[in-house]
Amino acid sequence: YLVVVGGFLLNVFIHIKSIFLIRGICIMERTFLMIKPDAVQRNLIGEIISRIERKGLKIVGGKFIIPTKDTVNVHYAEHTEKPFFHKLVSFLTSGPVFAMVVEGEDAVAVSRHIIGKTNPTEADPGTIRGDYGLTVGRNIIHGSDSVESAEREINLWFNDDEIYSYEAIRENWLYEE
Ligand code: D4T
Repeated sequence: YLVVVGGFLLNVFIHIKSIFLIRGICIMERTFLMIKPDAVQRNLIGEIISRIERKGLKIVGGKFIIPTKDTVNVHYAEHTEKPFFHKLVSFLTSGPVFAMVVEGEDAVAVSRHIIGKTNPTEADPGTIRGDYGLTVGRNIIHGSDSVESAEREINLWFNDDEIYSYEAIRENWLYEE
């Protein structure tokens, strides 16, 4: 009986660990970020990745791909009925994007913060959209808006074996013990 319960608990723990990495008492989150085709065309990949790295977030997955219509339809399923939906899908499938899985404490909220508001005209200077974007239809980068969306989007864009967990030596200088 104990072996069965123990095995069950271990499975639950492994599943939770695949969503959150537990480090000390901090809960590490993962989020999905995508540098959109406009930013790729404008040679902003390096600039955007440096902001993510400088913040202390850890890139644990990354790929340069032209998204399929199917993937984008699922990704933006909540917007299917919106007037901008078709333009959004054709924009995102128009060229390569740089998709990433990023990890860190509060990674979802922290990355939304450095990305800035959806409409670049309202995004604060110092944010990625505030500094590089002009219009909502070309808003540079996507970031998951919740831990649940992040999990769904990571599973949609990445296979498990494309995500790498690793210990980075800088972590003691980013997080308290
Ligand atoms: P993404 O998902 O790209 O990170 O954007 P947000 O999470 O910040 O914002 P969203 O879901 O409301 O919008 C999704 C996507 O649609 C584009 N869009 C949005 C557009 O082209 N026209 C519009 O009027 C709106 C509201 C931009 C982002």
